[in-house]
Amino acid sequence: VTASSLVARALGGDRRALARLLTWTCSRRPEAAEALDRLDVRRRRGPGSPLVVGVTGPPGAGKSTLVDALVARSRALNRRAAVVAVDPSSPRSGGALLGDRLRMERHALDPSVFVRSVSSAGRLGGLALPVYDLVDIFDAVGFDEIFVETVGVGQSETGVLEVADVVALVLSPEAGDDVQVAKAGIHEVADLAVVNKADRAGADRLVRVLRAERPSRPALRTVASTGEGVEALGAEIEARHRALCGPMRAEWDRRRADGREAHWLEIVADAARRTALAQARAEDLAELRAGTLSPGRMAERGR
Ligand SMILES: Nc1nc2c(ncn2[C@@H]2O[C@H](COP(=O)(O)OP(=O)(O)OP(=O)(O)O)[C@@H](O)[C@H]2O)c(=O)[nH]1
Ligand SMILES: [Mg+2]
Repeated sequence: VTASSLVARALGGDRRALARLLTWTCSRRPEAAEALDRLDVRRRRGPGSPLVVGVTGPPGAGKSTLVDALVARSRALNRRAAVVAVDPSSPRSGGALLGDRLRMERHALDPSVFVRSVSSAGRLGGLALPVYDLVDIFDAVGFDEIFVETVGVGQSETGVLEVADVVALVLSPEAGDDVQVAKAGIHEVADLAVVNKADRAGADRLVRVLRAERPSRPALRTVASTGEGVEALGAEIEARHRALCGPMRAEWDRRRADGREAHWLEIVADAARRTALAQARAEDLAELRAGTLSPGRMAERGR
């Protein structure tokens, strides 16, 4: 299979070709770069391009359940929806990955929904997550809405949020959530705050805390498992999108520009890491790992 035939098939709506393109991209196969170049030409930008929604928050807050409910809403509105789920668990243990698949199962046979999980665990030499590329591919093949789910702890997990137009922070009333994500600095990047599991005690208190923390930012209540509040959340996300297309257009352009710069840096940094790993002498690496050669000295030898 050549990159161009794969791209042509994916653009024609072939799901298996799309799945393969995503896999090439995730494993950074050399052909993937060529395929992405071809897609780049077709990519639409600005108003009319898909809305990219980042959904973040602590583990177990209900992000996947909420994304699933938002996807159901998109489908009811006859929109095509894609999901990129960044999974911090090991691909081998399979726990959360499997959970997400099961939860998304009601969309499994829907040709207008595509869910792709990427594991952030054990990325060799700290390679970046290919989230920008995945979003670009979903964009190019015509999805209307793209959801990026990522846990709000860990640099590689939260860094991917730069790709999103609108970021929703999902919290649940359970103790500790607040502190955990506040520490990770995720509160600052979120455009909307969502208190999920509003069927549990403490939801109102948390909404008040969030509103006091930042009065200008909407704070909504949802029960993702029943769909309660999901329509209001979807409407709020859309309102934000409309603002970004209109009065906040300069801000949107800046975000997209930042995103493109971050994407470029990601590609360059990945290439540099690969080169460094490939060129490192085995003896030096052994010394480095043993602690008899400092990382700084090792870097100098590599130059
Ligand atoms: N009571 C209640 N339970 C919920 C609600 N939303 C989700 N859950 C449950 O909370 C658990 C975690 O939900 P997930 O959607 O997997 O949470 P997550 O944030 O995606 O979790 P990770 O991806 O592992 O970080 C599941 O058992 C859900 O069924 C809700 O609104 N109310
Ligand atoms: Mg999840």
